[in-house]
Amino acid sequence: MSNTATVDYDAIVIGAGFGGIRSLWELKQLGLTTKCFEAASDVGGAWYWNRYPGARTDSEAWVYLMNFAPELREEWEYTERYPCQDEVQRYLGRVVDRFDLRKNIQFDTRVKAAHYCDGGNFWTVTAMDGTSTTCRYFLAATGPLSIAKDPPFSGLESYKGEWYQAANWPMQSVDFHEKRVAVIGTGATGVQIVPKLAAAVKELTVFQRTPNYVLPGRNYVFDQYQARSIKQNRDATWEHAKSHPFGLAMTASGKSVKGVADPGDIRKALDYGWETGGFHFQFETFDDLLTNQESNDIASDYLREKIRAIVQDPDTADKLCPKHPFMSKRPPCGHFYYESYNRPNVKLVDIRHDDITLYEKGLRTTSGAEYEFDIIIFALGFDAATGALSEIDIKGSQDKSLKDYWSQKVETFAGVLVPGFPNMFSVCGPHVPFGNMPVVLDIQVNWIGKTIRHMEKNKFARIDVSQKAVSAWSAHLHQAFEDTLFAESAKKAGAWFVGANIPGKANDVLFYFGGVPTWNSWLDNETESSWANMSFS
Ligand code: N01
Repeated sequence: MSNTATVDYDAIVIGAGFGGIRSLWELKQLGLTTKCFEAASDVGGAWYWNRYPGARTDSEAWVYLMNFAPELREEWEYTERYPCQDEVQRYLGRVVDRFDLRKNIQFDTRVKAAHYCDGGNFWTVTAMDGTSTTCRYFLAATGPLSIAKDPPFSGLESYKGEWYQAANWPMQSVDFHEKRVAVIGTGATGVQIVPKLAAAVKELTVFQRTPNYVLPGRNYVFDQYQARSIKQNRDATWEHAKSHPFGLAMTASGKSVKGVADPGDIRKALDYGWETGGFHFQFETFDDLLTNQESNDIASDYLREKIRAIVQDPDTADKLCPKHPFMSKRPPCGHFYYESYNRPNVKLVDIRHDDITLYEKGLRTTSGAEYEFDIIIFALGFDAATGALSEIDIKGSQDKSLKDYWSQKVETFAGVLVPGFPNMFSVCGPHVPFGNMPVVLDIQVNWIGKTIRHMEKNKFARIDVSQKAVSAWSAHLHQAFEDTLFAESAKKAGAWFVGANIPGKANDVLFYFGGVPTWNSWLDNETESSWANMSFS
């Protein structure tokens, strides 16, 4: 075993959202001493900050859980198909209290730096107040979507009304009654806010730059029979989700659009997806929607037809119809989103060719229109995957800066290890499979646990990954993305999963599109080969 200095904790975790809590539990099973630093005043991560009206999961309740501890699974019941923000946050609070993990979490502590010491094989993690803590293992569970994009609009300081960022929503309730409200941004966040506010405000104006294909969520409240059935099927459901490319308990149809001769049968299958709701549309109708242009065109046309059928004003419907191929951007789940535009108090403004400037009473567009608002809500998205880790001054072996490294090229091994950053494990950072995060991180943290156990057993003080393995993973990751239809159109459409939503950010795929099972097999290959691609000392 190499030299390791005396440290404050065996492991430090940053972030007390899903990933951080799952990590704390894993580390507890290993009998390690742990400390978790969390910037917020409570657990939840994204679910702490994103408490905007309408916030709920787009994943179904039965796959939006922790999979450990049968007693927890027995005790907890979500109440709706897509749990709301408050319920998810209460769930995560319940998990930390049930397993006595809260005592390991230091809230209201934002980490500013983490530096590795080659001589002593330890990390020093420094908080904003300057206090430093040392550890052997460093788990960065900072979240794939946790750095909100700030409003870039000039004149914000002169605007006299209230304004809010959806991803940093205030704790106190906002009074919308009789207010004139603007929502800027129509991604998954804006799409959830619009129908909620449509019913609550005097006037709602939605500023849209790029329309999305919004799939109807078809949410419902569970009755006692459904709740019991979810519990009874927990294990099978989880295994099902682990075997699905996007970590969802859904079953591919085994059919391709190309293979169906009768247009009526194609329509019937797409109707099934539309009526079932949510992501069943792309994952249970036809298997070639994401790989065959003609099939994708048929699905995209179908969805545009649905928009036109729901939205009564043809001009508004036209503006709401996306031009990009389906899945070039992550489709949001809507809860009467399109229906909101039939209300007399809701208006859509297309700003595709316009810039926005704020002024004292509201905002102006470059084409000369002027709008007065009492409240403006920004739902502008996130600096995804690399954003949160690049905000921290992370320096690995020989002072290698993670931010500088990733600004040239984002490299990892299977989204979990970064070469030159020994003993640092990334949890749900870049290169994990694009999909349902609780399933992804369950697999990932389980693997991290196995790896740390291996190190403890063999008294290894340091793990690093070979550049050869990282290059092989990178080639595979890029090929998997190239094999989809939207490798180019995602960049053109400004999708966050390729970094194209952040001005100046390199456009490169940030998530793995080869599917959860294949990714899992990359991780399994390591454990089964005694970590052949890792160096230990
Ligand atoms: O962010 P987005 P989001 N001027 O990037 C617009 C997850 N999530 O927070 O498309 C004007 O999708 C931007 O326009 P454009 C989920 O994975 C999950 O909505 O760049 N507009 C776009 O319309 C989701 O996919 C859940 O042209 C500007 C919007 O802002 C991911 O988070 C709920 C602009 C941003 O959309 C991101 O969703 C919510 C500008 N300067 C989110 N800059 C659940 O599952 C940006 N926009 C519950």
